[in-house]
Amino acid sequence: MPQLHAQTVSLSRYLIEEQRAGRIDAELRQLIAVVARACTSIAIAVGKGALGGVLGDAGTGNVQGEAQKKLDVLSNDILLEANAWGGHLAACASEEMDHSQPIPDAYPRGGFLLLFDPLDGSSNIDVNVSVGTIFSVLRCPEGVTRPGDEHFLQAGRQQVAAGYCIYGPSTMLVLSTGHGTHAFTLDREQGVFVLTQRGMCIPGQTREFAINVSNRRHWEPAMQAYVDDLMAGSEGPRGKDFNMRWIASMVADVHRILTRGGIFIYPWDNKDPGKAGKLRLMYEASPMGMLVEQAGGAASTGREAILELQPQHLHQRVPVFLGSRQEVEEAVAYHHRHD
Ligand code: AHM
Ligand code: MG
Repeated sequence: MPQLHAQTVSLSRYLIEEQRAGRIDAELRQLIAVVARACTSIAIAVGKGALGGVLGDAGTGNVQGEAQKKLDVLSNDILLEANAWGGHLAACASEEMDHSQPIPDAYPRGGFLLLFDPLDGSSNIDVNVSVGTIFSVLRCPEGVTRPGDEHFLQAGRQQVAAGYCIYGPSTMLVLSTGHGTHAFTLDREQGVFVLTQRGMCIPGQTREFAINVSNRRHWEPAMQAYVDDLMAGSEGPRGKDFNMRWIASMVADVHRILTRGGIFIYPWDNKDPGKAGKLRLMYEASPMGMLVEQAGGAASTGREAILELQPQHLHQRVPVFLGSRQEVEEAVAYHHRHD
């Protein structure tokens, strides 16, 4: 088995160095290490595919009425189980559960709240396309011993850490604790995440956008005008040609944007009155917003910064525009012009 090189910075070493530098405390370091371990277990389950008997529907639905895949349920259980007994968490909330869950009374409770989308993009599992786990860490409010849903309702700016793990050709963990966004690749033989990109940086401008354009007829006029102008290319008002990519797996689309730039959009649409878009503020938009901002990009609802939003409820949905800063500003300007 190949050994890790002395210069290799594992996730554990990175976190210990961050703790020594006073940027995170021991409890947050342990929490992130546990989440990373759970993601390694999920990567193994995802990687087995049909051989693990884990593909297909679970036959259940989540709180938003979406059909759950077996791997949605399994990933949720892996994250809950891994985090139950470590003593660093006060409660967990998940896209797949109706309400948050305090850490069982049998275990000590710590000072953090963890939110996760255990397996984002799960409609892609059965066709063997990249999926991922998204997570967000908040502080449990002072003096609260048994947190409920209301204690999770903190603006994205309050996140002390955010990250995702992408289960693709390689498994990667992308993490921010508020001091840049960094990428770690799983060394499968060693079972260790290794720092492979320190300080990810999204170029300010782009010629690539990601959106499910089949929803065009359901969008606001501002959105239709913005995307029409992107599609008009060098002959249109934008004066340049744009390329389009849509994996329908937010983790994979955002990973591309963190790697080479672009804008990712899931706008408001009128397909389902009462829901402001598809993506969830607390499990998807806020953590991805933090990772993108920490990499020099921007994250907006089309009108305001995602990280400034005060959540109204745990499973709230929001329109999402994130990626290359100047392109996000351009999309926001279209909305303001139409308001
Ligand atoms: P999920 O959390 O139920 O998997 O849904 C979120 C996913 C995102 O990963 C992706 O960006 C989006 O749904 C794709 O939606 P659509 O199928 O409308 O293109
Ligand atoms: Mg999701």
